[in-house]
Formats: sequence, structure tokens, C-alpha cells
Amino acid sequence: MEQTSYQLPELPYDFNALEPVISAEIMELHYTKHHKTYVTNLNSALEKYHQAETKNDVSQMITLQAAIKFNGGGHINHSIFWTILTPLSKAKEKPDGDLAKMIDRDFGSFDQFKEKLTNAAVGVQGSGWGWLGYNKGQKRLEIAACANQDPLSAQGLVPLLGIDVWEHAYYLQYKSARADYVKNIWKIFNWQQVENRLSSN
Ligand code: MN3
Repeated sequence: MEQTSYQLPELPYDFNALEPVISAEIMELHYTKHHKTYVTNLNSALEKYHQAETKNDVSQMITLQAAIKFNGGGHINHSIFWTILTPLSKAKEKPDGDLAKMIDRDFGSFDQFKEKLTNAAVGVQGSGWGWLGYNKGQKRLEIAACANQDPLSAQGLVPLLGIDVWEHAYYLQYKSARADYVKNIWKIFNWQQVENRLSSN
């Protein structure tokens, strides 16, 4: 049986569209090298997993789980990340509608939410992500940090908005100033997409 393989999704804008917040050089490398490698390695790990399954080789299946988690998480996270960013000229400063109301209810205010997510993202030790997630059971918004490429779903939350704080996401432009990168990325969030992700859950 032919396996379905994952594909690099289309980038919804040009590599230079997020300048000056994120340089074209970073975007091109991030998308065509990093994200593409997660997709390639995910497909390879899944193919090996499929073979191990056919042979009932459970120890091999367990060995492959780390690669599936890392590369599958990388693919999931970046596929979301591209869509929740938008060129500066189109970006709104804040969300409105139901998302804005939930942010006020669950964090007190937009500014308190912004501070909490900023701190979570800047505070990730090593590589990882800061997220705004939706807790479906409690119908609440939550802030979370994830190490490496661990997907937010592993914490029981629906991912709404993620900030990639791997060095590959900012180092060429911001050097070691992760806090400056995180401060600037708030200018280019696509709040309509975040709201769509919330309303579809
Ligand atoms: Mn990345």
C-alpha cells in the first residue's frame, strides 16, 4: 500500500514580505531548509515505521518514535507559524471579536496576555516555542512553552499562535537578542488567522 507523504505547505507570502521584522534571508532558510528538512525526515521515519510495523518489530517502532515526534512536531509547528504571520502593512495591532473577549477574560487584558506570552517565549531554555493555546475541556485560553519541536497538542492544548524561538528563527538578524525578536514579532501577527483557528475548535 502506498503511503501518503507529507508535503511542505505553500508559504502564503514572499520571503521578503515580513521585512523589516523578519529578514528575507531568515525566511528563505527557515522555510526551504529547516521546515523542508522536518518534512523529509518525517516521511523517512514514517516509512521506516511502516516497515517495522509490517515486520512486527516493536523495538524498532519504539526507536523511531523520537524521530516522528521531533520531525512531525517541526512540520506541525511551522505549518501553523507561517499562517499566523502577515506583512506589517496588513497586520492589526490587536485581535478583535471573540478572541479579544477571551483574552480579556482569561488574562485580564491584552497587555497582560502579551507580557505573559512574551515571557514564556523569551524564557524557553535552549530551543523551543512559546504558545497561545486553547483548552477545549475548560474552554479557556492558556499560555505554554514547549521544548524542541514538541507539539502543543502533547500538553492537551489546541495551538492557536506560536512563537518560534529556535536560533534559526532570528539569529542572522537579531544575533543573541531573542527578546528583541519576540518584541518585534508582535507587529506582524495575523490575528484573523488566530481567530479562525479558535473558532474552528
Ligand atoms: Mn523554526
